Amino acid sequence: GGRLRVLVDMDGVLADFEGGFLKKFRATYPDKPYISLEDRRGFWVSEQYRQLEPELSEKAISIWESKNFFIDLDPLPGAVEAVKQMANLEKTDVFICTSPIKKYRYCPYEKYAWVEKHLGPEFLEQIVLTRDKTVVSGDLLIDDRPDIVGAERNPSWEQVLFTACHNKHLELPPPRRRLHSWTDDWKAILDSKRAS
Ligand code: UMP
Repeated sequence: GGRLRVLVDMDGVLADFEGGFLKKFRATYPDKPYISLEDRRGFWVSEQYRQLEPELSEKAISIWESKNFFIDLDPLPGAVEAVKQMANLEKTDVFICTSPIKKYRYCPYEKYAWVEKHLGPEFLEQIVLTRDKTVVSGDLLIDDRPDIVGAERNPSWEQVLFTACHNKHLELPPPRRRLHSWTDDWKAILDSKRAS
């Protein structure tokens, strides 16, 4: 067969967006209520904070719009090792496919800097910044967002849902599948696509 192309999301898959957000939110607004990671539901942090208290939505947004938010995110356990291994597999191309926030002052720059810092300068070649992942072609998309839609009604990739605090309670309709963490058998998922 030909080469396998794997698209790997960044926030919530490689970088700990939820943990980094909660840490900076609590440090910035120590007297405000917050949502523990255990209680997170739904992809949009800002929406769940709005439901807690309307004023908390813009406070939450201000956290990831701030300088150094994205560069300071820790890698998720096993993520860096897994992506490096994946990129070294035969006949396998890995791209980091990530959506920047619309406030572009810091986020796009810091996403590049994060990739260089944690994965190495050679991975700068592999970055795809897009707000619409459906127009990017690939065999697999590893992403924690359950409802990815866009201009292409029939994306070429199969999404494998990466388990995150906000999506772990969702029941996926078959044949959708998950990668539960980077200790889960991601190589078997790749091999299942090579076979077909
Ligand atoms: N994001 C928001 N609002 C939220 C949660 C996340 O704007 O409530 C941003 C952070 C990321 C982007 O930049 O959305 C998600 O990108 P992907 O993980 O889908 O690539």
